[in-house]
Amino acid sequence: LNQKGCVVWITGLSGSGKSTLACSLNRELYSKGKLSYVLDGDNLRHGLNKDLGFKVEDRTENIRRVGEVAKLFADSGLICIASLISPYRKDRDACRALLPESFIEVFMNMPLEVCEARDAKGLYKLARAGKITGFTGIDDPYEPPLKCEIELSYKDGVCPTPVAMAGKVVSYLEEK
Ligand code: GGZ
Repeated sequence: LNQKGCVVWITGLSGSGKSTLACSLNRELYSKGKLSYVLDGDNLRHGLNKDLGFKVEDRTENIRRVGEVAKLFADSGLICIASLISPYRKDRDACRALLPESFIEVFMNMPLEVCEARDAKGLYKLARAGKITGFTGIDDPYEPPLKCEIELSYKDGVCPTPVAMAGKVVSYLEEK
């Protein structure tokens, strides 16, 4: 295998484009002959993490489990792409501590208004109406990274395309 395993950890609000980036990055890496695998928070909540909800302790356990699984994938030589809101800095830092040399944190720094306007599943609307409580960004916290390897953000009101964002991550990985 001509690659070294690592974890690309994508954090950000619901609707910030984490899953889209994960998918685009996975495809881009495949086209370059690199093995990668996506661990998506929303998907894992149907299986491995189906016993967990969205309380603080549940989110912490969710992130802990995914961090451990991501480490196993990275140990096996894969580029593991984890995309979870992971709203708490200490939870992300605990995952980083499992693989301090090979953890690449990617922050999707998109304005709440933009994420909310997308609202693919109508969850923001429900949260605003008080029909869902503890929704990240509305009545639950999101702690942005103080330091991360890659920050992807809105520039002049324009969101970078998934391919452009994936390209940024690939360039970083190639440099490393
Ligand atoms: C945040 C929620 C909530 C609440 C349901 N808060 O954008 P989505 O819909 O498709 O993906 C989100 C997903 C978040 O799961 P994670 O495992 O990434 O969260 S965490 O890292 O905080 O554990 C969202 C949906 O679940 N969802 N209720 N209250 N997102």
